[in-house]
Amino acid sequence: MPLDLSLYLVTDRELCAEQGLVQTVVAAVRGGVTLVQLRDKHASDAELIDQARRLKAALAGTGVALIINDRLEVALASGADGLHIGQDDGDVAQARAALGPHAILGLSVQTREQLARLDPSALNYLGLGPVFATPSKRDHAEPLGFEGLAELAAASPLPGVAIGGLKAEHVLPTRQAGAQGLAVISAICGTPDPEAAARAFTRPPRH
Ligand code: TZP
Ligand code: MG
Repeated sequence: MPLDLSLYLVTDRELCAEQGLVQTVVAAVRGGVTLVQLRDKHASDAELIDQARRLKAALAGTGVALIINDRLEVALASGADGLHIGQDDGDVAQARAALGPHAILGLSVQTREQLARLDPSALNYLGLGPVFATPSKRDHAEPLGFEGLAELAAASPLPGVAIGGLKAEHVLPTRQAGAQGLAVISAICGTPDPEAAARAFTRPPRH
């Protein structure tokens, strides 16, 4: 599965449920989402495996990969294309060993120190953020702003996707900061028309 970080949809249990998880994701992919992460801190493994399988089936033929947040067992059992972990979610080398060489493995990074410590050979991409404070993730780290994002992206040994409070108007500054793409929850999942919301990122209005 190719890794295209341009517009990375991260799902949210509540926000995406409004119109149905699968329907929301399918609409967003029609609008231009290039990568999907199933993220749900509360679902059981069994529930997540079921959701991942349904999403995988819905994404068949689109070329859009499905990544699981946090749960290695779910990624392995569901046939998803990869896993995304945070700094406290376990060992990158162990995750790579379990997933095999072809799965996509991403890691969240908030600081230069974390960048300096990681082993890029085990990873495919980095999540860089939060760019802005956001209610979508409780207890997130200090926001980077575009300056902080640019510093991290410049020091990153891997392609980076920016996350945290990003909206369609941030496509240009995010790319100018050196990130390959934008990861978003609420600017797509929490809207009445996820397809149009995604399209706003892929075709930003001219100024
Ligand atoms: N990690 C850092 S910020 C964030 C995550 C999962 C939430 C992003 O959500 P939103 O609604 O796009 O700000
Ligand atoms: Mg995590």
